[in-house]
Amino acid sequence: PIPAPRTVAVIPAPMTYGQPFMGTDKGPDLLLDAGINSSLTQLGWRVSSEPEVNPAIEDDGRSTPLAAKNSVRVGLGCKALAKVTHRAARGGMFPLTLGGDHSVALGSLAGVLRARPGTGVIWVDAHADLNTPWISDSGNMHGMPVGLLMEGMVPEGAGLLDVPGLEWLDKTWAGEEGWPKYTPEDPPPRLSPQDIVYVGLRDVDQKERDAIKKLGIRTFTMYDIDKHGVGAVMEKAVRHLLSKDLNRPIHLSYDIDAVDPAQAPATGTAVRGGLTYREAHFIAESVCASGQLGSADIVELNPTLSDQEGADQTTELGFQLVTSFMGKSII
Ligand code: 6HN
Ligand code: MN
Ligand code: MN
Ligand code: MN
Repeated sequence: PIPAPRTVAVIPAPMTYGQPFMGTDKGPDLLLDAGINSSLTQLGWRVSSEPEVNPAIEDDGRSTPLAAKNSVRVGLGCKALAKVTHRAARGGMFPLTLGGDHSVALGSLAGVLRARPGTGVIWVDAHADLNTPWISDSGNMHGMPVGLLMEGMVPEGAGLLDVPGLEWLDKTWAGEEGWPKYTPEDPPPRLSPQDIVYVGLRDVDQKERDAIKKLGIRTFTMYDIDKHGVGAVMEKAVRHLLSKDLNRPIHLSYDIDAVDPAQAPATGTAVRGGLTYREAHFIAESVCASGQLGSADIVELNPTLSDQEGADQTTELGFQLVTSFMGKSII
């Protein structure tokens, strides 16, 4: 772990093109207006407040027959974000990305993986987000951040060069300011199946399930949480990642829809039967307690999809989850 006082780079990523609704672009301002920077300061962090990663990237008109809606806007927005998280991680900071829909994790994680290739990932979500433009039923790219970075998910003979906006993740990428060309020592950022664990799954597409089984990805579904309790699940989840290397950094990607819609109604793909308020916090607290958390995302808050009370409640929950994984303790 980085010695205290540690610096967190707070990165607003108001992306909304990874899914069909407007409104997830409001997430960063809601969390910032609730006072996230001062809470982080109170927790002992030095805060580097980063400029908003511009969501209003022009669509350049290129289209694809593949199932990848708004791929230029999502892809180029994620490239801009990858540069920011890469620079922050290289500089020894903790990149904290405030989404935005979950497609932002393609950018945040690509940047972190390039700076810290040994990173292990904890993906807290109702969904696996393991789709690709070759297998997705919806074409919504918030369902693809894991799939696009995972080894073995792009079909034989195809490549990320085939997806307009994602050229920067292809091995042939020519390089530009802030995101240089790849070399054998600095290959395109990718995840191996054993480098991620899922927590909270309950709505997984058939082709995602097939891939999870084929690749042998470790999953802790709602069934596992019901059966063993969140305590045992988190012990196993953290151990799975750290058994390879006790000192590897962990990236936490926290989709607010992992939490039950009773607690988190203001989100785009709500699924019943989710985490309770305390389970959601316990997950955040136990990842923090691992001592290895080095970067994180909080995503999918959409205040326009519920009444005002639900929006406030979901914002407050997201805010509290961030303070929990960033070090708040009850006593
Ligand atoms: N999320 N599996 C569905 C799809 O459209 O690919 C849902 C994805 C949800 C994505 O919640 O971040
Ligand atoms: Mn704004
Ligand atoms: Mn997600
Ligand atoms: Mn989700």
